[in-house]
Amino acid sequence: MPLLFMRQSHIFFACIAFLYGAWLGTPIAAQSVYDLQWIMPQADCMENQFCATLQIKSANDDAMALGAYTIFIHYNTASINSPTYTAVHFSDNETCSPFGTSPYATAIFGADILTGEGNITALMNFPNMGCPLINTTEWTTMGVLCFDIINPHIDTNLLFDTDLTLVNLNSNLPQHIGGSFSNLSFLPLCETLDTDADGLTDIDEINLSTNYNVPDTDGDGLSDGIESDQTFTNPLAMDSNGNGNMDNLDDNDTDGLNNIDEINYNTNPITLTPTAIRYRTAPKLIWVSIPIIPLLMPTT
Ligand SMILES: [Ca+2]
Ligand SMILES: [Ca+2]
Ligand SMILES: [Ca+2]
Ligand SMILES: [Ca+2]
Repeated sequence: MPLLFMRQSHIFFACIAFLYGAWLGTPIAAQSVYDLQWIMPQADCMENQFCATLQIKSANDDAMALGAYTIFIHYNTASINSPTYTAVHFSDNETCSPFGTSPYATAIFGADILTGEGNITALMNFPNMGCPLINTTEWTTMGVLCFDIINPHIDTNLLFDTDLTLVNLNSNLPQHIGGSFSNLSFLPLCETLDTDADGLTDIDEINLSTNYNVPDTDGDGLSDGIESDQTFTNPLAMDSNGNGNMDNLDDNDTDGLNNIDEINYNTNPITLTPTAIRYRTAPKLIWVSIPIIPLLMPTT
C-alpha cells in the first residue's frame, strides 16, 4: 500500500518550534534507538473483537523525542481482519506544543484486508523540537488496534515490519533506529467461549488437552465439564481408576448411585449427600388392589 507522505514546512511554525525548543532547552535529541511492543491482547465475545495495545520505549540511556512516524504491521487475515486504530499519544490528541496545539497531525491508519498489511502514520504540523519525550524505563502507549475475530483458533501473528517502519520522517531528522520489536503470537479466544457447550471454555480445554469441539473427549458418557468439575475423573481416560468400569458407571462416593445417575439426579457424585441417600433408599411404590366391601345397611 503506498504511503502518503506530505512534507509540511511552514516557516512560521518552524520559527515557533525553534523558539519553543530553545525555551524548553530540549531540542529534538540526537539519533536514538526505540523498542516497540504489543501488549494487553484481549478478545471480546460480545463484540467479537480482538484488540492489542501498541507501545514504544527508548532503548538506550537517553530520553528521545518522537517526530513524524510510520509503523508498518502485518497480521494473519485467517485469524483477524478489518482493523481499526485509535491513537492515544503521538497524534492530534497531544497538546504539548506552544499555545496548546498539537505537534502532530491526526494519526492515519490504513490496511489491506486481503494481504493483512497496514501502517500507522502521523506527520508533524511543524518540526518537533522536543515534545513529547519517551523515556527509557516506561513504555508509552501509542494507540490501540482492534480487529474483527475471523477464527479464534488461528494465531493472530501480529507483526511489525522492521524494514518499512520509520520513526522521525521528513524534517524530523535524524531518524531513530529500530531496536527490539516484540511481535504478538496469540489465539484471539475470548474468556467465555465454549464451542462445544460442555461447560469448559476453549481456553480451559486447551490447557487440559481436551477437545474444544467434542463435549465428551474420551467417550465415557461423562462430558469434559462434568469430569473436570463434578466427578473429578480423567476427561482423557474412559476408565480413570482402572477398575474395569467406564467412568460414567463408577460410583465414586459408594452411595449406591453411579456417577451418571448422580449427574442425572443432580446429586453430588463425590459426597454421600442426604439427597443421594434418599434416591438410594427410597421405597418403591407398590400398587395393591383393595377389595370393595359392601356397606351393611341397617334393616328396619
Ligand atoms: Ca468446551
Ligand atoms: Ca470438550
Ligand atoms: Ca468423558
Ligand atoms: Ca473419563
